[in-house]
Amino acid sequence: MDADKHVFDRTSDSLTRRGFLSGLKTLSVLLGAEVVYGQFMPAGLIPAAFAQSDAPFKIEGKEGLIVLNDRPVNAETPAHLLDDEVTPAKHFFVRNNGIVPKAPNAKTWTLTIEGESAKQSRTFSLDELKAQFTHYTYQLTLECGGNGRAEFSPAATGNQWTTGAVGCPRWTGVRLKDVLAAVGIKDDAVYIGYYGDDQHLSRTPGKAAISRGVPISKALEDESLIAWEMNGEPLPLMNGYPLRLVFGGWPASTSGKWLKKIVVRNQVHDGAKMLGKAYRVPCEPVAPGAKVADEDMCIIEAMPIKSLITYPQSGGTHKRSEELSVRGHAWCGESAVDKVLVSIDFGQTWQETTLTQPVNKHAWQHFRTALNFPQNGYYEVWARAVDKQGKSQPMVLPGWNPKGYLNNACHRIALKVV
Ligand SMILES: Nc1nc2c(c(=O)[nH]1)N[C@H]1C(S)=C(S)[C@@H](COP(=O)(O)O)O[C@H]1N2
Ligand SMILES: [Mo]
Repeated sequence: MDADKHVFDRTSDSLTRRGFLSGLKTLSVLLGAEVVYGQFMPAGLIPAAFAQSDAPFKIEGKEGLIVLNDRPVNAETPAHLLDDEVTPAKHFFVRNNGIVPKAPNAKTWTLTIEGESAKQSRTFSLDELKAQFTHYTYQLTLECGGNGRAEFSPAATGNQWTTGAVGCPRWTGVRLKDVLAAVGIKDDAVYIGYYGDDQHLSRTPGKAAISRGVPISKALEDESLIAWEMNGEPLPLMNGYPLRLVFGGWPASTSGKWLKKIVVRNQVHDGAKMLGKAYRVPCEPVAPGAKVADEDMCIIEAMPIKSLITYPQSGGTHKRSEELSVRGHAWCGESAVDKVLVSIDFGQTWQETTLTQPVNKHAWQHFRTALNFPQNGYYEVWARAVDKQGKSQPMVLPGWNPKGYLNNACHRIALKVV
């Protein structure tokens, strides 16, 4: 396929999302043919001509992400690119359930709050939200409930995330609770649900690709934001521009992107991907491969304790005469991380690391330590975080579940010492 390689230069800078949105001509040149129905091409769709080759594909504004699926774009971050204490936008993962809106207009954007447990229906323009409510900035960890799915056996269907569907940028916006208070919520409110501006893959009008939510107690936390900025910049399109929810520590599926509407519910929200097996795990542990009835599946709430080694990169070589500094992050959906331990002998012995305090609730924490190696050879460095309640990451896969959620097994990296 050498000829194809030449024609399909996937790393070309012109071949970004904008490249094939506003520059169909450019795309046509790269493809060597006109894109006949180009006007119908969804934003963010990677042309199959590129998606089906192995070369890295560039998502506009993103760097180094591994694309897992191009229909629609889903991409994760290699562990060593999550080394920053605050995740840069270019390294924050992308998870789409539907068709990404093409060109959302921040100037005309509105957010409506309604629902049977809202005292009224109110619509705010984005500018009104910014003008009428106090702004807050928090560093909040978002992790896809399916992060780590790739390891489950029997395999679960869905994006085969390894470790990179997580990140912890700084988010700026208004508190959801302030906006809900301005609208007024009734005493019987138990849940909120979101609706975004993305379309279902079938393009059925009015059919949401995903419409999830959180219990009212989570919605009313100080750190639960309606956000328009990531790290001081407008949200990247793929991460919900111009407005999204951010619920740190909970499955990121609750953090609705391209946010158009919030419904205040007097029952558990029953939108798309709230029911059946979506974002649920068996209420009681089951054997791998077991069939589980829908009524025995429970909604995932806070994410479990987890850690990630972000330095060194897995697969490297280290000189034994030098100490190896190891570092990474740890987080848990509720409470905080108490300690992170590392092992170079497959868990026979564990060494404590230095761990920072979170900058705010739901921000990940950073660990570091120095390691020495007794002899040359192949090693694995394992990291294991323990939360304030004494709950530890498991060394091997935790409870199998039909959709492959909540894999918080120890992260490990390979190392050759010479
Ligand atoms: N409107 C909308 N919101 C959404 C989604 C989506 O497909 N559409 N995906 C959800 C899921 S499953 C995850 S893991 C996060 C991913 O956020 P990110 O793409 O900014 O990383 O967004 C959530 N919010
Ligand atoms: Mo997700």
